[in-house]
Amino acid sequence: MKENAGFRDDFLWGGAVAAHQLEGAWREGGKGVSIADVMTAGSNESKRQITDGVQPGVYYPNHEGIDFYHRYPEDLKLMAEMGFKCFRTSIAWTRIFPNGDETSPNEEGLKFYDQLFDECLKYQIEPVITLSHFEMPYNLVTKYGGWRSRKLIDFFLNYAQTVFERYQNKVKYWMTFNEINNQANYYDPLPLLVDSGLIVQPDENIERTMYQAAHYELVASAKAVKLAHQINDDFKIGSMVAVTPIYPQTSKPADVIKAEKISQARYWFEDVQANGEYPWWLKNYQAKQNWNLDITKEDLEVLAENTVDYLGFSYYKSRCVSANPGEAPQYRYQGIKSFAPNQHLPKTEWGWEIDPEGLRIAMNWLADRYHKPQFIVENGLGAVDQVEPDGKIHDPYRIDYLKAHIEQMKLAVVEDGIDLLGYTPWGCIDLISAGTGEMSKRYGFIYVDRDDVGKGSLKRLRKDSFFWYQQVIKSNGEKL
Ligand code: BGP
Repeated sequence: MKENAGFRDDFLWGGAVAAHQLEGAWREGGKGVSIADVMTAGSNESKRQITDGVQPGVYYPNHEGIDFYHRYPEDLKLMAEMGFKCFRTSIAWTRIFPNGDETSPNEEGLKFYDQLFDECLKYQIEPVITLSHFEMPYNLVTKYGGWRSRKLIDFFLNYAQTVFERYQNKVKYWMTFNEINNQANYYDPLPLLVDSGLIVQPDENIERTMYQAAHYELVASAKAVKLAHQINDDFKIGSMVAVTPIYPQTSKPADVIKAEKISQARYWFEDVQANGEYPWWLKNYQAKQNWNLDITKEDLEVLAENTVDYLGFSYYKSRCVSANPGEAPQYRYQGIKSFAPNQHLPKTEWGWEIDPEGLRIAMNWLADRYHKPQFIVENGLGAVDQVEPDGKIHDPYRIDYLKAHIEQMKLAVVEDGIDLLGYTPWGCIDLISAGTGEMSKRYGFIYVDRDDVGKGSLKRLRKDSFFWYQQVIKSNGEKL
């Protein structure tokens, strides 16, 4: 084994985006309507809403995105200038199967990604592709109830097979569902809608529905892993979870057990995808509920036989919890309101704790549990940027955030010996925020002139962090 002096020679430095947050062109090239196309704008104070179809007069920020659909050659040129080795994006399912349940694909959509991947490869940028990143066809939501229906497994596999075959010589790294574990936060209906297309019914036991829908998604994911390996045994196909270490606020045992239970409730998805089975506590918990979930013996075999090749994950923050007096620990991720403040950590303008060491903690924790290579496919700081009169954007706060995280990532690799494939900071070019629909919550190295109501020239500008990241990549993480 090579001695760990630093990042591997073929380390995949790059950046990450998702189709619905930047492509725009929501009605072009035969694209269908996705769940993201019916999401209104929100803000830190007001949540995004899902409307009943696209309504006239309502502003939908994802419809135009940052017009990447037309401007991708210019954008990839800038990424190549930064020295990107890879570029993580998603394929919009609705460009390939506009309604999700057709039998044959939309050739124009397939051609778009042919061109996009060719453009990446022209610069030796490896495309890293998520199959489903918060953008399922809206028709699958209205007609089948989203992932409530077992039928979705076949629709998803048809889509997966189409793109695996079509791009088998262009794409090697794949992921199935983005942040599949976010839907465990079912107290807050938006993640459910976005991840699984579940429009919550008033009389529904949403916890049961979440477990059922997640099961179908996990089976679909495992079957996609199998298919990917059959189509090209060079493919590397990973899971993608949102990793948020949950700390007890104090060393009181009640806080510790609460943190542990919430953590279990959030990460069992990875247990299934990487270890191939439901964790012991969840089998016990589900059996006690008398839910009669549709989980067959054949499903369990599929899950066991088709685990992922690597662990893709996002890391932005840690959270902290404190138990109320007499509170019984629950196997539930209880949503944002249940978190306690962590007085040791600063927060972003959007209230996310900044915790670089949490990344090293998370990487160790993932390594302990899953023994698979890791890939940090999202990390970054959402902040408001100012364009100075001379056209420059000074974003030392972003550089500080990323530098501190890369330092911890390096310790995890060099000191702890974790096998890390790559690092793709989120929103490498400014795009629409998934959580709030805002444009002003910016993550990019590249600034895009567009505001929260869709106005602006869409001009691209290099921020200070652009030049900083360029030298980070050039030195393979030595010059921070
Ligand atoms: C993750 C999503 C991304 C992205 C990011 C930042 O949850 O996978 O799509 O948007 O978070 O979140 P936000 O856009 O809400 O700031």
